[in-house]
Amino acid sequence: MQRVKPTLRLSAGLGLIAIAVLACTLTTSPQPASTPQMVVVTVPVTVVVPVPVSVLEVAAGKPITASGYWRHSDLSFPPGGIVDRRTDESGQCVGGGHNTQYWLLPDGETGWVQVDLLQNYSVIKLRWLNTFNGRCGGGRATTRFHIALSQTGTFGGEEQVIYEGVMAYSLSPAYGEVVLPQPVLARYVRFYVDEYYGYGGGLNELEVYAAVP
Ligand SMILES: [Ca+2]
Repeated sequence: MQRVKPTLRLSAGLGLIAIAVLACTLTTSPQPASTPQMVVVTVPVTVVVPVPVSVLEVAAGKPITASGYWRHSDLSFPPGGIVDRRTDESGQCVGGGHNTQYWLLPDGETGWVQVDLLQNYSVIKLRWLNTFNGRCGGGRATTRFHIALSQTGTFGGEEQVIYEGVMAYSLSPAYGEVVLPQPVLARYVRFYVDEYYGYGGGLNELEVYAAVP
């Protein structure tokens, strides 16, 4: 008999729990339509961390090629003169030595000169300085030109022409400049001489500025 009493108490206890659960269920469901609902929405957020950017001139001393250049047994004007960062055009002509600082096309030709930056850069600005052929008494300059950028160096249609311009012949030419509205990714920069003054065209300097992280 003494063992029965605990069993009855347990049964009574379970009954109370069941009633409590049922009561809880009846009092919590269904929810009133007007009960405010908390809705948690996860929104992906992209955090942009500003990266410091420097603007560097990236063409000085880089490899140069050209469609051609004016040459003589005593004196020549190879294309490397456009990135030597020297602008002196004084000196004698034929017989005056070979240390010229500007590029000239052969007589009576249009053509181009090209810088290989050795890697792609985000090009944002270019500057150039015309020639007047001061070393040989004048008579040569570029008067109409355009500049194109390429990632491959093919210049077969993939290039992007970023500037077209004209320049007047002058014994003291000034630098020209263009700032691009958007950076252009490029490794090769080609300057085309489309028209020239006198015997032929040329260029003294070409600077290429890029945004570098
Ligand atoms: Ca030069």
